[in-house]
Amino acid sequence: MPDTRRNFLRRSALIAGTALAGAGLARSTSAAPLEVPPTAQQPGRPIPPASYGMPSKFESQVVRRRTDVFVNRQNWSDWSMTPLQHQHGIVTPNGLIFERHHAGIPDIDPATHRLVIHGMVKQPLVFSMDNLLRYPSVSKFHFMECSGNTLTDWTKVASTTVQQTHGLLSCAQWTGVPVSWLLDEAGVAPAARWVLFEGADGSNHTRSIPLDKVMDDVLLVYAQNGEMLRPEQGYPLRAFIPGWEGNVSVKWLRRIKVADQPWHFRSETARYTDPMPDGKWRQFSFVMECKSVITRPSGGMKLDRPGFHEIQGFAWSGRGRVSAVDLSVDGGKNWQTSTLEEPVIDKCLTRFRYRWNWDGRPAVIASRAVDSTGYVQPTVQDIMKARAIAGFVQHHNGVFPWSVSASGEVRNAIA
Ligand SMILES: Nc1nc2c(c(=O)[nH]1)N[C@H]1C(S)=C(S)[C@@H](COP(=O)(O)O)O[C@H]1N2
Ligand SMILES: [Mo]
Repeated sequence: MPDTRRNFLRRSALIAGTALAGAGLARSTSAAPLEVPPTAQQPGRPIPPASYGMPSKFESQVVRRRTDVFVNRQNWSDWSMTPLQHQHGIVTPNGLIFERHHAGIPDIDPATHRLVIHGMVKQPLVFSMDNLLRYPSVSKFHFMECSGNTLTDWTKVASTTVQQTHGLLSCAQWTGVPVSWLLDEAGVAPAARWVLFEGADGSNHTRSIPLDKVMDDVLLVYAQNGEMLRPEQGYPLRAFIPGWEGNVSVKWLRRIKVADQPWHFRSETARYTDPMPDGKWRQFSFVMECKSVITRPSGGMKLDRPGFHEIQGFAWSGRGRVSAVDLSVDGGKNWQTSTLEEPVIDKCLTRFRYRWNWDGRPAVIASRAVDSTGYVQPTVQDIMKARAIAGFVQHHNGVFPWSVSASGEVRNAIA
């Protein structure tokens, strides 16, 4: 039977209808009703006059965590990671969005906060938050990934969980004003080519972005997943640059300047550049290339027994949509097609699923994403042919394997 997409779908439907039902996931029992639990014998908590809802106390393990690998780097320039193994859909809850700041989190009063647009424009402009909130807005689902994601696990195992290997990744619905609208209002000079974004935090984090990209899809964001930004995500205002490394999405935004060339800031020279095989360094490597990872099962989990297990994970691309995710359960020798879950959105996390009948023998599972440009997620060995990876190297989008032992333990298998 040719492995066409239709045949594959038919086969998955068959599996869904029969095999999982017989997998013993629910225990059969006699028809007697369950005992009435105490919670059903008394009223529950009343609704307080006003509240902000919190997760169940039984979900207290679902939290952001700082890096386990750089244990001595507990300072203001730090990061915390999203628990991807607990993320059930494409949206990262606001309290779990990873954090990365170079000088801690400032507390900015929106009443006094100002944004200036100046440089090569006809009319410089200053905005209060009230002004910006008066503009029409757009809301878009996109992922954001720090270019340092997976930095510690290129060639040897350093991290145990997917939170630690891939948790500098989140996905949200971003709401704000396209920067192009405000630049059109300011009147960009014909010779302009680059745009500066500067933060109001202690690091004065600043980046140069090509004008073409800014006019295409860059947003001035004030809300995420329906509520105003959290302080750690840039409250009250940040830049959001879809599909590009998180670093360029400047938080606590206070200044936009237009010019005819880039500025070569610290984050464009000493940091956020990539070593190349010829000893030179690649600058302005903005795009986050197509990548994917299996989140379930993933490092630190245990498969209770052989039989059917749904493999789940996320795929994303800074260049477009995810068009396919291949799945291997034999360390990359053979690949099958997984099922992509709707919606599949441009520059957004996409969920994939694969029904695996584990025979109980040691296995190595991995995913390999393909995006709408035809680009195939490479192996680390492939990446190493084009780039030098010694030291503190960013932009690791390689295929990432997990091993499953005969007793069901799942471990990082990058080595
Ligand atoms: N002003 C400012 N913006 C910043 C940073 C910063 O330290 N200061 N960190 C950058 C980095 S490296 C990343 S990956 C993203 C992280 O955004 P998040 O904390 O909302 O996930 O913000 C970027 N914007
Ligand atoms: Mo970052």
